[in-house]
Amino acid sequence: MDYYSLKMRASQHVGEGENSHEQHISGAERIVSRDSVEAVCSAMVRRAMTHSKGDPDFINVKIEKVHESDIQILKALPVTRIDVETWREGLEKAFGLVSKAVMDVHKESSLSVPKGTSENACLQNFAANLPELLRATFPMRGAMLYDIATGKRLEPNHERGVRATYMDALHSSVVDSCKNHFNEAIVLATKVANAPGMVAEFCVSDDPNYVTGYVASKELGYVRIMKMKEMGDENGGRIFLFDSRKASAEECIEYLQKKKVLVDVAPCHPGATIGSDRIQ
Ligand code: WAQ
Ligand code: MG
Repeated sequence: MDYYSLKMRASQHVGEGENSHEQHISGAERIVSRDSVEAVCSAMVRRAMTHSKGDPDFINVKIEKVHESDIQILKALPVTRIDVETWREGLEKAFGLVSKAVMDVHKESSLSVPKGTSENACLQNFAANLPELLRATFPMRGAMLYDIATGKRLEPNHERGVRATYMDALHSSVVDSCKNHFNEAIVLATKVANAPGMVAEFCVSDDPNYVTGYVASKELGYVRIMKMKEMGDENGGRIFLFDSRKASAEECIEYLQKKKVLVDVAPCHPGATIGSDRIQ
């Protein structure tokens, strides 16, 4: 069977003269069977035309045929959730989980910690640096690709970041014009976790009304953290923590941007609460 990839992005013209630029309003992407193309396409346009961020001046819809043999099917990461009282507590737990994932990789005996004082210092301060790394993602459209072996950022364009694309849920015939944060995030996180050299992902939504975020990796699974920022805050971002000793940045970026992936989310539900002993 042939599939089709659909991608939509909508933007609005803002500012005058030198300050004028296109501001992103909404984006979506799907990989669907031939008979869903039209309905999904019009749902995407509806999503663009009714977005709370504004009325679009420009909508781009791109439709491409995808051969079944080029598609990789992945099983969704297992989902758990952590309930927290405050967003600060949520953020701390998230920082703790990714720091541990990074430290575990460094401990693997087959991998040597790179030499050089600044690099070592950078690794030791990794947990302390996370809040600053997260802040640096706020203006970006894509994710930061951070090399845990050297402490360097590897995105070819730091303003844009790296975007994971060409992915959807397997057998998803849902034609939905509004965003389901969890459904989209489990698909993205599963693809990202399977990229060559990937260690973990850290995500906070940039939607002001959506305070749930997550950390994810093959080992951690998808861990929802129910509050990771203050309600009303429109700052969010993603950090892909990558290990350049395991793969090259080029092959990782190629996978994230080009590989067609369908994620089997059938057994996947929004997650049972887990005790804090799991997250030490
Ligand atoms: N690839 C890389 N980075 C991306 C992508 C992508 N395809 N899409 C968004 N980002 C970056 C971008 O910098 C955004 O500002 C940031 O991530 C947040 O994106 O279980 O809604 O689409 O309920 O706002 C998590 C769901 C929802 C948690 C995350 O992210 C749950 C969300 P948003
Ligand atoms: Mg958003």
